[in-house]
Amino acid sequence: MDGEDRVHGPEGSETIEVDWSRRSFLIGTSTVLAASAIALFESSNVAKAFSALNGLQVDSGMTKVFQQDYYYIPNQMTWRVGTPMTLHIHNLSPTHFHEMQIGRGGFQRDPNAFTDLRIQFNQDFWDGVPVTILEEHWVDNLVTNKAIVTSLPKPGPWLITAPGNGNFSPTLRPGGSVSLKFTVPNKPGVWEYGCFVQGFIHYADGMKGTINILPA
Ligand SMILES: [Cu+2]
Repeated sequence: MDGEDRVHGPEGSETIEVDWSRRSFLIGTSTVLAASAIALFESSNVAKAFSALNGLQVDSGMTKVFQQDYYYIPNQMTWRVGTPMTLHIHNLSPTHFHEMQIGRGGFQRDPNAFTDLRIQFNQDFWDGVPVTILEEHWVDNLVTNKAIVTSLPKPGPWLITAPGNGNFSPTLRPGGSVSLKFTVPNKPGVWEYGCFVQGFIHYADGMKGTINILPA
């Protein structure tokens, strides 16, 4: 890199390179907030109705998660430790980027933000988990963090393996998708997932869900 797109790290003692579009999400804009509020009000009922039908099923094999503005379908999943999974994440929004972080333990905050900005979960579900990327389509960036990632598609600039870019998260362009193959790790308990694109706006608007991981 040639020196552009550098920001100070959390300690301020070093610089890290951040994908420009991801950084722009973290900084975010508020212009879409008002427009999204009305859509959210209607969409959240759809998501709730869906989860009522889907909540008790133990997922295995191919599991699809759809992203919209600003919710997931489903917003509730049940996994079991040791189960082979292929998680297919598909962004159905025609206009918005979305991501899917999985974590718990509260939120990390951005010390450089002008406001009190929550940027990711304290605990990253994917930490130490072997993951194979089976396909990617219009992925803007996929931060690997501490996951052990193998990519079947030829890794491009979208695959961000450098430390300091946040928790594991694929960020999908409108219409984008990614498939992740993994075995549910021995991390039982309730986990959350959420989208932190545009700061906390998407999450606060309802773009979140829970995964109850049952012991083996
Ligand atoms: Cu989002």
